[in-house]
Amino acid sequence: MKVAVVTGASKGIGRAVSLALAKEGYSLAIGARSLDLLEEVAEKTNAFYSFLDVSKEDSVNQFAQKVLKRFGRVDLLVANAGIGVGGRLDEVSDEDFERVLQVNTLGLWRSIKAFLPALKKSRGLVIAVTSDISTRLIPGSGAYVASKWAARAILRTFQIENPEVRFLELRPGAVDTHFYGKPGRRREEGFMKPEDVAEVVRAIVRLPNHVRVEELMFRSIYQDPEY
Ligand code: NJP
Repeated sequence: MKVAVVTGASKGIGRAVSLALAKEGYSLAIGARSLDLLEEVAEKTNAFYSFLDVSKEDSVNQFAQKVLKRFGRVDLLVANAGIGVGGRLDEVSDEDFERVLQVNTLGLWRSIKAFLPALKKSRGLVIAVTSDISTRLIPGSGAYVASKWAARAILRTFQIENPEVRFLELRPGAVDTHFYGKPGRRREEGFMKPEDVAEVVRAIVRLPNHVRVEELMFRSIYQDPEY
């Protein structure tokens, strides 16, 4: 039995990845805050689901305990939960900056930390969804960008400290999800679909265990390559 955990599985990329991993034969544990949406994903994937707020240490640890009690092992963690925050750095509020760091940066760190002993045991894989912006800048989104640069640094450090686990930084470009409000954008506007990201994840998990893909940036052909 291969067990995969997906954070932020209620919508968007996490939902699509969960559906794809179930098709790949994984037993799934999924978490997010919206239990009604999670339940719907769980029905389609036969997943174990539970409330998860990655911005709270207790919630992450309780989630991990429940998952490990249920399955006893974890082979793959897709650390995907994330939020966006806009605004120039001289305008973004203290509260918004802290919120985005709590979810995208500390939430990622907490999620990996909670499952690390199990992942070491299984010589498993972490796929962390950061962003194509994790090595560049977007004026007007400095807090979000900083949260993803920091996430990248955390991942690379985890990799060096834990060579027995494979850490992939997955860096999608624009994806048509709730991240930008209501989904429904056309591909020609430069957006991939969540299912496109799920296909990339599917290709990765099919690779032999001795191959470590460390970073993968991919975008819609309609997204400006210089953006
Ligand atoms: O966004 P959305 P995406 N604790 O809003 C969950 C990155 N990314 O799928 O808690 C636990 O449809 C939330 O669940 P809920 C982005 O930075 C995106 O696009 O129920 N879960 C939902 O399931 C993020 O890291 C684009 O509200 C929490 C999910 O996260 C990842 O892709 C481009 C949570 C968000 O679903 C998935 O975002 C890019 C918490 N505290 C990177 N807070 C893009 N869409 O264009 C939120 O480069 N969630």
